[in-house]
Amino acid sequence: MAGGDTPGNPEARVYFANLADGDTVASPVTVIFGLSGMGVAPAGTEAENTGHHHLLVDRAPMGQGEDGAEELTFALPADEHHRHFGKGQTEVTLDLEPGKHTLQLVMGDYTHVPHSTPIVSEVITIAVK
Ligand SMILES: [Cu+2]
Repeated sequence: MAGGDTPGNPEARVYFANLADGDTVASPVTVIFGLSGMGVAPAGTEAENTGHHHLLVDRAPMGQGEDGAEELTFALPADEHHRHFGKGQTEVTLDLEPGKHTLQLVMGDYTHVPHSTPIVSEVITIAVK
């Protein structure tokens, strides 16, 4: 997969620090973002090998949405399915309806575009009681 123009550490990894695929949880759900191999910087701040977190909720895996792989080359939308953590936050508490939900983390550069080697987590499915 190819992303935007901002280089990053291709070895960097973003992951869910406190949730695993198949977990059953109660709402509100705290999601803690894990990151290794790169730093966190707020949106708008251009600094080498940094980015900010985005949480995809209940949508296709990154690169398999309506725009296919092309979506990796432009800024992530901001809506209920694409949450931005542009202040550099590394966790969130979500109110989620009972049932199954998919979550995925995507790093974005200072303009919300994935890095040239996109840094994305696995997609996990959680069940909310
Ligand atoms: Cu963003």
